[in-house]
Amino acid sequence: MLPYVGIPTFARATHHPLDGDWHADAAILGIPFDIALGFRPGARFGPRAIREASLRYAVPPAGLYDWRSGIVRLAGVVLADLGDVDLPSLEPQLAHERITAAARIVRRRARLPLFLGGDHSVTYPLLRAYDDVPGLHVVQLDAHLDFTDVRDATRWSNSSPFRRAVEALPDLRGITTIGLRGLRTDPEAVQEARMRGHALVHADDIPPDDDALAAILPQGSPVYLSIDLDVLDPSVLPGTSSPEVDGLLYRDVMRLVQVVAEQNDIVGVDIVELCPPADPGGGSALVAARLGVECLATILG
Ligand SMILES: [Mn+2]
Repeated sequence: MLPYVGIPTFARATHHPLDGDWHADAAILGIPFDIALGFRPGARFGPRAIREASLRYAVPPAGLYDWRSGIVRLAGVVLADLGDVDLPSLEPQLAHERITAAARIVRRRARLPLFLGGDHSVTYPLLRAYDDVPGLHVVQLDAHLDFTDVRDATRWSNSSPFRRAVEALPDLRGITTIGLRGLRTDPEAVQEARMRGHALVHADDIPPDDDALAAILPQGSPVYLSIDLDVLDPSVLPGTSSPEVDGLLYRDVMRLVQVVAEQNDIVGVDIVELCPPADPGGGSALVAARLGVECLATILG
């Protein structure tokens, strides 16, 4: 079917109501929430824009043929699109409750949840749904640390999801943040993250050697992978709230996902911070959609 025909679900997955009777290998849930942004708004439109763009990468039942390897990716993998969490326009605590409750349902029924933001603050209520996973490790691909305690008198902003997460999840063992850069760094957040033993990797310091890269990533852990699209260079993906120059290429991000998936059990993925109002041509949405499909293919085979 042509990409512009039909009702858009993610990669043409079957739509199911969240509370319906469904089972899937991977399940997609949208979190259209952006009231926690500190800069340009619009990430609330992210899930819909990613779904629309993802029709270009629709996954047929026969899978996606990779001519280089001869492998057919995602063949027979059952995908479910559960739509979006129904959110209040304000009331962040209520929004968090609904996001966590929805994510718990997705986790029970799908091997791999893929959450589409939304601003990065949604990762905190998403991670709360993983509070029963011993030894959980977070791998965060991001230009920014997002470990600030309080920003502009706000504790729940998109600068703080991981700070709130470590407070709420005693079993959250570690956080590895890769792609950091930019001029706006909160010294207290860096100091606190280092004291807790988090791994902080600047965009300039990502090892080109595969063994060296494997060594700085967790191994043998259940991993929640959180991808802030601003980890990508603005030449690749300009359509985000807080772009930072000197970022990663798409192939750099996919290499990271590949290595994380090879040596861990990925239990959830989020892709956040697409800002459609800053993406008038839709090119950033295409990159985000491809990243989502390719994450599923990399993790599920
Ligand atoms: Mn972020």
